[in-house]
Amino acid sequence: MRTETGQVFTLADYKPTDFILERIDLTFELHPLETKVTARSLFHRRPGAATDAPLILDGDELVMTSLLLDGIELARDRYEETGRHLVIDGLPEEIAFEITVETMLAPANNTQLMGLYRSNGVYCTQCEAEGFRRITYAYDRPDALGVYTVHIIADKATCPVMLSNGNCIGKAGYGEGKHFASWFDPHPKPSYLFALVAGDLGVVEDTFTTMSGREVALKIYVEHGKEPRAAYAMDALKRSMHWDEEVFGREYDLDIFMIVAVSDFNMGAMENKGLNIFNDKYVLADPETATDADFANIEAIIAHEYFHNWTGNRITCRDWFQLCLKEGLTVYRDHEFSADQRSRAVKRITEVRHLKSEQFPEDAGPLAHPVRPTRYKEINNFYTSTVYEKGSEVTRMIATILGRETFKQGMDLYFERHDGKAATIEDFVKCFEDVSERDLGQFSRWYHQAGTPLVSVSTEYDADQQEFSVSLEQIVPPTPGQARKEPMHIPLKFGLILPNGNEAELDGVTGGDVTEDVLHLTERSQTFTFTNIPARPVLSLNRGFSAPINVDYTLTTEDLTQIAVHDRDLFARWQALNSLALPELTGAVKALRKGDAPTFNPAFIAALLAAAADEDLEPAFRAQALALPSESDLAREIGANNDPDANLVARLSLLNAIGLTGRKIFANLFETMSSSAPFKPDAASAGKRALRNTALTYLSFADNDPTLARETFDKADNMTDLSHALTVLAHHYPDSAETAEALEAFAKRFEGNPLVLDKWFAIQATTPGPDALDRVKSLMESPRFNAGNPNRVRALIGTFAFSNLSGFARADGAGFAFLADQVLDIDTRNPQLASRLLTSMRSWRMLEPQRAEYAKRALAKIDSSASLSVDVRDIAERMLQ
Ligand code: 0A1
Ligand code: ZN
Repeated sequence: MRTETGQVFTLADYKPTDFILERIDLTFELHPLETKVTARSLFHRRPGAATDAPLILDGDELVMTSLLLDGIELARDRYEETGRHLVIDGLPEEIAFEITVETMLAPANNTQLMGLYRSNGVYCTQCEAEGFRRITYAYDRPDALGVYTVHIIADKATCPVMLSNGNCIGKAGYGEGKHFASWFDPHPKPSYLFALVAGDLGVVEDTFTTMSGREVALKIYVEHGKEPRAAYAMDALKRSMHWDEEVFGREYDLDIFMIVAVSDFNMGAMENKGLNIFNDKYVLADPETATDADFANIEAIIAHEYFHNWTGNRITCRDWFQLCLKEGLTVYRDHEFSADQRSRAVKRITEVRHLKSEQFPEDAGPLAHPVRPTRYKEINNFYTSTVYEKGSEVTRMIATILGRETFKQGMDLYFERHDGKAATIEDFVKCFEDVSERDLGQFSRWYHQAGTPLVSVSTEYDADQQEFSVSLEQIVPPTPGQARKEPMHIPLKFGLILPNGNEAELDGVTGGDVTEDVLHLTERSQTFTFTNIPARPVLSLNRGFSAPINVDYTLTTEDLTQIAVHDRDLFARWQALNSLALPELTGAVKALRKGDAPTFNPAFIAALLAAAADEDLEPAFRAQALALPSESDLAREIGANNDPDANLVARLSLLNAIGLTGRKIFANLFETMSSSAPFKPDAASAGKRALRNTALTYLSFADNDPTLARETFDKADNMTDLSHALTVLAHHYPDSAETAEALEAFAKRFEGNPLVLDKWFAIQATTPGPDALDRVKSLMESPRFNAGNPNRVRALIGTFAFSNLSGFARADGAGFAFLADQVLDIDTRNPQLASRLLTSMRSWRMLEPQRAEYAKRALAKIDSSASLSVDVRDIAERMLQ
């Protein structure tokens, strides 16, 4: 494990390498404990580099057994191994030279899952961000692009499948029960995109004919017996390939595209050139074992990794500070893909829910950082929702500001100008400036200033002048290292809704720039005045969530209801319902904390039930409308001095009130939304299931009876309905016999299916209340728990810490103390997993003082531990700052 050295990497220190890597030849002789890696790399000195500059290669926990220069062993005084680097002196000034490094690895002992490791007997690699240096000494940085040839030698019996990037150029026997395969990737690439897989795997095959008529072989490798569960992923892959051609004009560039599903993986998936490696959770699906959410995630992640082939691989990042160049852009591309495959409005609602529940808290807490950070201690800690999701929103805003056509021209220019290169955010933005002839300097602050802007809004209608004024004021809150912010360019989609429900025609405007339906807020405060507005309109602002901001705009219930019923933007209708719900919840929390019973505004409940029963609205939208703001949304709204128990009870009380008032509507929806047709994972069918399951939740509240949930559980013919019914039982009737039986039946039925058992753990980990911690602890003792598998750890401990606010942030601090112990233990095996779990405490300062004190103690305990990984040390330090 790498431990803290105090080293900070800064963008300002970026320097190109002194040598240029041309090609690299890798030979792997695979063995669980003694894998020999021979890396032959051809370098030449960069023109202009100092003639005496040494070659400095990166390494991490390597055992080097031989080092050659042009085939001859290097004398001991010509090189130095510093622990992190191999430094070689006296290299030629002008001619190219070859360095051969031989290292010995023990993949079976690699529990960090970075570099070469074993997952369920399969050899696989993970090199992003800095895993390649755990395989051999190398320029392990994204601006060092080389052409790779890879030879793999392994046992025929245990490794019939041997894969690497590019195309297979040879395969043959190698004596003594072994065989070898050679792979060549013609596209120069950085080391983080290198991949190798070897093992005994089944395969699903298909083909795709590209827009220029080339046939590409498609292969998805999975554990034997799981092949049928890869069919949906294959379908999603073909749709992604087609979409990228249609929408972005991007064609695939090798003869073969492979995906391998492994069961031990730190993240979701990885875009290695031509050989994507996936957490099997994002490949395997069938109706019996996967929920609609699983199907949607698989579609999105398959697309995401495939889209990286252009945004990430063909054009990569100059350095890791530019991570959002590939990630923000690729998330934007996968969001657009899913929006085209499904309902755009519903997709947008789910994106915004996710952004608000993950990225907004990050931006409001001690881990806040700009989309393009300028310093880091551990890059693994920057694969964040700020870089990914806020990065995507920034790309979306460029499209909003420039318009669809100009945005497309900018993307085309980006692909043309930077293909085959390592680029920066400045390069990216410049392409849009060049095609639009606009200065995006102020806009670029979105990349550099952290924190969620708060826009305060007030409006005034002058009936005599028929003028409507909108006054806006923006504040970007201070964040760690950035006390003062400059005003941002905030593009706000908007509309003015007249009392008759129609949209006002926009005639003239003063006070700022308005282009079609976008109002451009660029000053700290600005008043836009619209002329010729015949009656007092309601302002619908930030339609489609065109900017990732918080809005402070107090509308009356009548005005919000006007938006909720009439807005032509479905997203805005959902947003209005959400804005109506929040004060109901905060009011209930206030009442509860004073010892009073909460009461709710019947007008809100009526508006919600009207949406629920409105057959003109698609079922998926209605289900979203009925899904109240989460406990974490509520905590964010309250801001400081949060009591998670009161938040939980407030939310449950509102669910109960809605359930009772809308009992008939829900009973009707539960019936009408059911289907006897065979399961289909498409968005429309999923929407019906979502609405029916939402109805089940409300009914079970209204009736305070587990019977209907239990019946649904018994009859369910798909995982969406089955797991929802089990969730209702486990969360609302945790002590009932029905629940105990259902949990046991579920576990028995899916004993051999780890991904489904993860759901079983997650459902129990989110049962709210003070017993949750004991439940989690006893589940850890269960033989079904497996501390070595990241998915299982995340399902139980991660779900508990991130998604069970009342259980985790228990008043006596026991939840925090538990997490601290888990983080310290996991850190000894898998620092990335440990540091991610620790980020569950990122909002600790928002808690009431007693809980916050316990949280601080748990963080301090971690921070005072002598042997921490760089990953965990970095997070613990930042959280305590
Ligand atoms: N580039 C991947 C994410 C990723 C990052 C680091 C990893 O290391 C364990 C793995 C995957 C993506 O955006 O999908
Ligand atoms: Zn990505």
